[in-house]
Amino acid sequence: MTLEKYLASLKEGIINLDFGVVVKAATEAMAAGVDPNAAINEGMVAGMAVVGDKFEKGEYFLSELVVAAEVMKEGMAVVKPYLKGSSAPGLGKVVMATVEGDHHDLGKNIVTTLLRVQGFEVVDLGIDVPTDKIIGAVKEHQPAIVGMSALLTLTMVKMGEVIEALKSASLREKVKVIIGGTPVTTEFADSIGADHRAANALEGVKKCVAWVASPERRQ
Ligand code: B12
Repeated sequence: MTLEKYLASLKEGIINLDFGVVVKAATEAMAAGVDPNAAINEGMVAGMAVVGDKFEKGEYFLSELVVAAEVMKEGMAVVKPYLKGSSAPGLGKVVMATVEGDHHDLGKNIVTTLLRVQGFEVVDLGIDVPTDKIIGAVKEHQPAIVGMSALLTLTMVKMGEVIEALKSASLREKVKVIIGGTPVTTEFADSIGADHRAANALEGVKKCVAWVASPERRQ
């Protein structure tokens, strides 16, 4: 099978909510040496975008979103062991959370996995995390980076609330803040004073690596 065919099978498998197709395509793709990042982003994540469109059009309901998420988790379990580690472990700590009111965690989990593979220590606070809890974790763990995820236009405003709370606690200058999730734009990131809006997990992780590698952390 060609690379395109593996990616198409992964995407179609997610769209059709088909555990069997996704697990088989993921297994065969990894055995054939397909880049796991491509399998995630161009295969499964691309399929999830179509699932979202179908939900918006009323073709899929909440139950289908739930199943699609479960199918993606199965696919990720196959791909995860193939993600290549970095030769430079000990890159520092990252506190990661999906903000309050938001239960979407597939994107956050991918970012967490890729950061760990790169050598970061990630304190994953989970989903629906109140601002106070994020601030408490920053105080406790003193991370170099705070990562936040939001998939709802209603919840992404919480990211701004966290940044304001970091400022009030005199912690803003001590951390880089990276945000992500489909509704989050660069303009929004600028408006709330985040350091970076990630286009996708891989790009975001590269940014985190660049930050900690840089002698001047606040570039
Ligand atoms: C799966 C899904 C669900 C699942 C989530 C399961 C789970 N465990 O996560 C369930 C069924 C729970 C769900 C519920 C709801 N959902 Co929903 N959901 C989706 C769907 C289809 C896919 C999201 C997803 O997981 N994509 C795959 C992941 C891997 O992609 P991702 O999250 O974007 O992450 C990537 C990047 O953005 C980035 N990234 C993400 N976060 C971060 C953070 C950092 C720091 C970095 C560096 C990078 C990064 O990295 C990832 C990989 O590249 C989207 C559609 C869409 N287009 O997004 C709707 C969608 C987000 N949901 C939507 C809605 C409306 C809901 C509900 C309100 C539905 C309802 N009526 O109840 C509820 C809300 C529940 C809640 N309180 O959060 C809307 C949101 C509309 C809006 N703009 O506000 C969407 C867009 C669907 C739509 N088109 O209408 N949903």
